[in-house]
This record gives sequence, C-alpha cells and structure tokens, in this order.
Amino acid sequence: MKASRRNFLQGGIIAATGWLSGKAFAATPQQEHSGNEHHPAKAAPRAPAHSAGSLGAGIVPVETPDVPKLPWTMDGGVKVFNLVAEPVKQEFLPGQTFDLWGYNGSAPGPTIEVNQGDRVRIVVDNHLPEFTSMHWHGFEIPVEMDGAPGISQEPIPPGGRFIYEFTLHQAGTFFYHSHMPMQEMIGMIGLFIMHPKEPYRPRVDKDFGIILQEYAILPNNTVPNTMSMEFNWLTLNGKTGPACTPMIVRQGDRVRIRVINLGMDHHPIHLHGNTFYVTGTEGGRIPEAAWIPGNTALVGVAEARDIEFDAKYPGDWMVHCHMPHHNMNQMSSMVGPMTRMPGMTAGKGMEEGMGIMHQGGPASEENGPSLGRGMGVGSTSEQAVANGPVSVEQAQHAGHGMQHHHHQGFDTEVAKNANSVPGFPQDAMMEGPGMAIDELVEKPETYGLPKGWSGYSMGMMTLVRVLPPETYDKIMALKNQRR
Ligand SMILES: [Cu+2]
Repeated sequence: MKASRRNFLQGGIIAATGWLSGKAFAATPQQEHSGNEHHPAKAAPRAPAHSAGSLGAGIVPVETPDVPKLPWTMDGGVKVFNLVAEPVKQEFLPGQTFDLWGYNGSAPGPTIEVNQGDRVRIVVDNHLPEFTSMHWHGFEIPVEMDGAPGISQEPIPPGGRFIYEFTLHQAGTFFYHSHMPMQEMIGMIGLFIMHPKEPYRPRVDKDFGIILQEYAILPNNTVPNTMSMEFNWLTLNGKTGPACTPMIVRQGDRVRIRVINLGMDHHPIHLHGNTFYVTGTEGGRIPEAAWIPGNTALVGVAEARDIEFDAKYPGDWMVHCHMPHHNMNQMSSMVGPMTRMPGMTAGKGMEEGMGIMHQGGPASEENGPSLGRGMGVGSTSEQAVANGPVSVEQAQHAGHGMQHHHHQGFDTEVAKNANSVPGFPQDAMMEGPGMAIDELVEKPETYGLPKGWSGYSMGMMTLVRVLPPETYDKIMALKNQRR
C-alpha cells in the first residue's frame, strides 16, 4: 500500500492541474454539466462497494446511529465515493416524516469514513431543483476543491456533477455540507471521519458520531421553514427522541462520542452519570495535557467535539442537549399559557418584537405575553391544534406507557383545576391517553428499557447504555438476527 501511495499522489496532482489549467468556471473534465436530466452516477458505481474494513490496526469503525455509511469503490489507489444531493423523506419519529434535502436518501447524509493519508474522489451529483455546492469543512485541501460557490468553483447546476478529489493529511472529526446556507438548514450535512494512522491513546472500544440539527416545521406541514429563527424539531442523526437509537456499550469499554452541530443554536451536550474528557475539536486531536474534564460539552455551530470516557458505571445514561426547549418535540403547540387562555394573541412578528409598535404596548391586550415569540400557527387560541408529537391513535397502538398513570388511579394526566394554575401547562406536553411509544420505537438497542421510557425522551435526547456482558451480548445477538 505504502509503495503505491506515491503513485496516487502523482496522479492526483495531474488531475488537480488539469482543473487549474482550465479557465475559471469553465466546464472541465471534473465538472460535467448535463442539463436538467437526472442520470445515474457513471464515475462511481454504487456496487460492488466497500463499506467497512481497511482501518488501521486497533482502530474501531465509527458508529453513527440511524445514519448509513457511504460505501466506496477503489479506482487505482483512489477511494471513490458518490454523493447525490437530493430531496429526501426523513422520519424523525414514527408517523412524523418530513421533506428535507440531504444526500443519498438521508438527511443528514451518509457518513464518510477514511484513513489519514487517503486519496479520495467524491463525485457529487446534484439532483436538486437549484444550484448547490459541497464544502469540506475544515479540510486542508487545495482551494479549487473547497466548494465555495462563486469563489473556488462554479456552483453545481441542477442535474450537474462536480468531481472533488484530494489527499487527506489530517485526522479527526470533520464534516461535509452544502455551502448554500438555506440548504444547510434543510438538512444538507454529513459526517466525514478521518481516522489517524495509529490509534489515539488510550484507544477506544466504541466510537460514535452524532449530528445535531434543528428545524422549524409548522403544524400540518412537512417542509421546514428555513428562515425561521425558532425551532420546534431538534434532531440527533435525523431522529428525535425517543426514536434515536441508543448507543450500546459493554461495561468497561472506553467510549468516544463525536458530536457536530450545524444549525442556528449552540447545544450543551450533557452526559449523565459519567465524567468525560473533551479530547478533540473540529481541528483534530487535543493533546492530553490540555484535556478538560466535564459532563457537558458546548458544541457550537460549525464545531465538533469529541468526548471520551471509561464506561465504568452500568446503567442507561441519558445523553442530551441541556437547552430545555431542545428536549421537546413540536413544541409550538404547547407554549405554556398561550394555548390555554381564551383570547390571548400569539405569533407577533419580528417588527413588534423589536419594539416597533403599531398599536398598544408590549403587555397590552393586543400584544400580550407572546410578543416577539413568533410561534405562529398552533400557538394561537383561535385555531384548532392538531400537532401533538404523536397521534392519539399511535399512542393507543403502543398500548402502554404513560397510561400507567391511569392504572395508578388517575382519571386524567392533568388536574381538574389545571387551567386556573398560573404557568400550566409545562410538562404535560401532550394531553390524552399517553405519549409513550415504546413499541413503535422498539429495536434491539431498546431491549430491556423500562416500560414507558419513551414517554420521557424528546428532542435532542438519547442514551448511552452501559451494559453488563450478558445484556450486551443479548442485544448484539438481536441485532444480528435483524440483519
Ligand atoms: Cu440544543
């Protein structure tokens, strides 16, 4: 392998020079435009393809729960990937499917996993109805490959293709994303893991990757409002609690979790019951002398944070964003008293929120406590609200969960005088017979969780399950059966 790497590099330089020698923005061999017709990938057949293996000794593959890996083919010494930018249907929760844009049928897009030193070619096909461009976030690669539309390349037109090719000398947690901001907000990002040649010390037994995203989707809509500044769907790897697949760990394992964030908010990611060290950023590995212990890592927009810990303590440990509004699903229907008090207005816009009043004062009857919040449809008292996180039918289908309250002698989940209590509702979340959907989100990774658990998992919330060997083996066996 090493002997032939020199040849890959030479080949790459020729390819890059070929692009450079073309006129700026002119079609070149690496930029094929084919009008509006969609065509199957020619340069990168999707099968047969490699999907794992070929990592350095002692390095474990990254698991990205609920997100597929992107397979590749070899062309000489070059790993060839094909990413198709396209509209996708993404199911955040059972029965809650939204129209996003992503890659290869998934938003976020599939995870790319390579080794430090690899030469990679990534064929990007644009099956969107508008221009796009792919940026390799944090990559130290030639500027012609940077994916900055109008600067380093002409954007890729609908039906077009751009072939990126570069050699990767870095290692760490990186990502790819569309460089069109509104496309970023409708899902267009994916993890790009570069493994080091030698495993980091101490080496880990489990390595996970999580992408944080947020969407503003009005009730009875399926398309995110990418201009909104408020968000009601918060996702981990394109799923929202309780649909996020738990991370399964054997007690005693050393665990790494890589978290990246692309959205309009920063997310303090908190791990219960364990102290971790932040061992890496979007720039790569942090020297051990600079590791900082903690249990909450603030993952800013466009940042990556790697955390590592020894999973000493058995238990189902929550991992979640600690922004309270980020632990909710479809919260616009349940913004406190706004949904409850007859005659209260809601959904006042930015202008009023900034104090530009056309009538009345901020706390006047016209504006009310909703001023500037812009919650819009679903939070007004004049409209029927039909946007709970899960339909009653689905909850009934699940057949248990928070209904255990009834078994304990409660007639309803809320007190009879609830409407007269200032501040109500807060954690009622969804009224009606239960919101636990254990059976709908059941999978090997949820084996053995307490009945009704799913009723308390919302938004950016998942679990690291540190399991004794028997339970760990049982879940692995269930996973193998499912395959
Ligand atoms: Cu958050």
